[in-house]
Amino acid sequence: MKSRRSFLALSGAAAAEAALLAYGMRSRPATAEAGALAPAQQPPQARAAGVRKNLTGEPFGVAMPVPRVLRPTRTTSDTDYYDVDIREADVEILPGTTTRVYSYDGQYPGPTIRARTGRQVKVRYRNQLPDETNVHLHGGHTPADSDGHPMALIAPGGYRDYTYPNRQQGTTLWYHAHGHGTEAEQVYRGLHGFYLIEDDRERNLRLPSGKYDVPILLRNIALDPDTGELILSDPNDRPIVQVNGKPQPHFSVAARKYRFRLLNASDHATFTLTLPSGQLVQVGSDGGLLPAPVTRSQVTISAGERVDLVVDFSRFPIGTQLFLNEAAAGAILRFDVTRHADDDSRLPAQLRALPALPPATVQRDVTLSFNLDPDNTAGLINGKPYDPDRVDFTVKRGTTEIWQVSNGDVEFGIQHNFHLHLVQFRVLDRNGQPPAADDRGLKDTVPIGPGESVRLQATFTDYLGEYVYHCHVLAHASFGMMAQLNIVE
Ligand SMILES: [Cu+2]
Repeated sequence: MKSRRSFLALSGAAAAEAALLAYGMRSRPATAEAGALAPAQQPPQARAAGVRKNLTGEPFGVAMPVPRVLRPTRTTSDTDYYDVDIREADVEILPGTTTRVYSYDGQYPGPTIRARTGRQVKVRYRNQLPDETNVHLHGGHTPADSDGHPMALIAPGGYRDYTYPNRQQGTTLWYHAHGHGTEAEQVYRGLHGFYLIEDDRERNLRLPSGKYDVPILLRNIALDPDTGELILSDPNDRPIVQVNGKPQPHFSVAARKYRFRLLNASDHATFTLTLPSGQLVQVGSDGGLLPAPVTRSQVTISAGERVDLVVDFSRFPIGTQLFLNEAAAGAILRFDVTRHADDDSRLPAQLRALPALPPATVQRDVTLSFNLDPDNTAGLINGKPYDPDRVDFTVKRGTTEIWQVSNGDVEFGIQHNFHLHLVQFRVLDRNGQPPAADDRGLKDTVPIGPGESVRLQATFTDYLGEYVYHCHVLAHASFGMMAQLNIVE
């Protein structure tokens, strides 16, 4: 049980975190050179009283949009080419108001890119924003110059071509802004979209496909109820959960199986989801399919993670309404079973074996923590804020490594989410215990609670160069909780 003293300390730390992150949303990047931030000197952020009441309109009155699939501008025998404009757009989040967002091609969430294993995708992103930006393919096994390194930015008015070889198995990835110091704000403003990879082996399993394979982007926001404006301050206070851009939508389904690819694109929020009287069957995680379907009573999905589910509505009569519930927010999506439909999809008992784990030859320790000293506030990895000119780990290509990643913010009770670029990893154990369901499969992002420690194993294949690893609470990364590895021959 917490003593009153530690409770007060926790409250103070949470308040300090909120203040520094609110300040960070408008600060310069936190690097070793720019470490002297002074949140205490900032005016207190308005908490926008009444924000919790701003779900105007009829709950579940709006249909959940499905992000449209982007069409290639050109295809060759081995490559699909796409053009995407990064620009501001006015969208309707709350009925009757417009919200100015940052968008990919005016879409919110961005359009879905559908790729195939072994077939290259090249995307030309044109930056029509007033700010520098870039694009990271989260979970992508990507050459360094296309990875969206936080210092490789696209100037306003400029463009950059990103090449994705798709040398990885079918899975649910997402793309988002990743400029250092601006990633939290730009993703929050709307720079996020799905990138789905399909492969032949997965297709042959005949999981639900086509219009029955639906990506769902979850995130939480705060809006000014009168103006519809996004409220940037305090990422800990964002009461509206959006489901593909809409708060509390409904989704009309046929009485058959669906595949739902869930992504949590929030900055801070972790969602715990249940479907009362319905079954959540997990078939995949961040990096691809699980060995076999797993029936879950609930799934927990932290910022940056994906959970791939199959839900079978066939046992429900037409007219049934089912609510997807989030532990803190309540019902966030209503499924309406409205019709019959043929279903030749399958849910095989076996999906795909995980790749073998080669023996690890290198062990490393990684600790994520904050320095909340008002005179020297920063996010830290192994005691240091991000410095783009510093290589923290040098990794020999082809090596298999075990990283013990710990959350050092025990006293302050702050959760961190560890994300490693370039490769998918496996969770070997969490606090010395075998991985629970949320940690299984191929992973690229894991939540790490205060005092927790997770051992990960990864093999660094194919590409050379500089990649980052960081906290995927992006406001923490913006504050310096990021470090760099260099893959060498
Ligand atoms: Cu963090």
